[in-house]
Amino acid sequence: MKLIIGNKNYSSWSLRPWLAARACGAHFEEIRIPLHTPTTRERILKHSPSGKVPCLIDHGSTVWDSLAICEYLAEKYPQLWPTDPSARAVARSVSAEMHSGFQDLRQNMPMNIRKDYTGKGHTPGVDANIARIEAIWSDCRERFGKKAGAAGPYLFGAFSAADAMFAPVCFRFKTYGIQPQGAAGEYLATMLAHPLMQEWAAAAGAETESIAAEDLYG
Ligand SMILES: N[C@@H](CCC(=O)N[C@@H](CS)C(=O)NCC(=O)O)C(=O)O
Repeated sequence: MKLIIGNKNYSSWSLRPWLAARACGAHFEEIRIPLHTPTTRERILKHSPSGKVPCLIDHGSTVWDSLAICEYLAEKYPQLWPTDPSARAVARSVSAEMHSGFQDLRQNMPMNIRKDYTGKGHTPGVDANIARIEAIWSDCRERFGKKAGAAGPYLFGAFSAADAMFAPVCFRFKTYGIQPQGAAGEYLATMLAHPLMQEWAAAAGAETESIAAEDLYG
C-alpha cells in the first residue's frame, strides 16, 4: 500500500489514516507531498482524483478521504472498530461527527504541532466545539472505554478508528493550551503519549517548510 500525505505539522486529515494504518500494523509506503507549493496540486493529482490528501493506493484500488481510508483499512483490520455493535455504532457516529463538523475549531485553531498558541483562537463557536469534543470523550470513556472486557485507555477501550479521527484535535488542544478535566483530560494525555503520536510529532518538528496561511498567530 502507498499512503499519500501532506506536511506532518499541518495536515490534520493525513494524520488520521496514517495513525490508523500504523496502529494496526499495516505495511505501507509513505509519500509526503508538502502543501501550498506551486507544484502541490499537480503532484497530488498524480495519485488522488480529489486533488487532496490523504489518499491510499492498494493494488490498483485508490481510496481518498480520511474516513473512507479508515473504513477501507477496517475491512482488512477489523480491530479498528469496536466489536460490540452498539459501541461500534457510537464509534462510527462520533467519527462521522468529527469528520463533518467542528468548523469553528478548524478555522480558528488549525493543527500546527510545532507552535505554542496557548490562549489564541477562542471564539464562542470554538468554545462550543471544544465543549462538545470534551463531552464526546468523557461519554465514550465512561460508557465504553471503562467497561469490563473493553480494557484500554482509548475512547472504546482498545485503540480504534475513532481515536485516529480525534488525533488531530489532540494536537490542537496541546498547541492552543486546552486542558480538559476528568476523563477527557486523561484521554488527551493518553493520546499525546501514544508512541505513534510522538513519532508523528517528532517528524513534524523536523520538517522545514512553513505555511504562512496556516501560521495564524505568528
Ligand atoms: N475531507 C477530506 C479533506 C482532505 C483535505 O482537505 N486535505 C487537504 C490537506 S489537509 C488538502 O489536500 N489540500 C490540498 C491543497 O492544499 O492543495 C479528508 O477527510 O481526507
